[in-house]
Amino acid sequence: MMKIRRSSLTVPCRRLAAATLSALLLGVVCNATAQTLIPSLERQDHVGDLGRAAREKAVARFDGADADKDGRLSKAEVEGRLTYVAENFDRLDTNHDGYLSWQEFIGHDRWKKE
Ligand SMILES: [Ca+2]
Ligand SMILES: [Ca+2]
Repeated sequence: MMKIRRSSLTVPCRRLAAATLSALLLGVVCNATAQTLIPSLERQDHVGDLGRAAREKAVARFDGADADKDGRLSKAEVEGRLTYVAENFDRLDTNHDGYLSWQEFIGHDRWKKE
């Protein structure tokens, strides 16, 4: 059997465990707060302004790519146009119907498109 010195194993293991725990905790916190980090468009302040500007930009990108104007994006519609969306299409298409709805496109349901 191979002899492993305690000091050569435990320090990296502890670091890995700590990093893994941090990542898990961060993930939980991020998931819990993701919806609340999306600003409400009703806010009458700078944050609301940023949210409204971001939504407008997203609407322009969505409508610009929606070539057949059916209110959803096919993979063909985003390819060569929206690189990130095309590359992550299957992950973004959460109901796996082969199209991205507005909600799937923006990744949350806090902002209505119209
Ligand atoms: Ca379409
Ligand atoms: Ca879909």
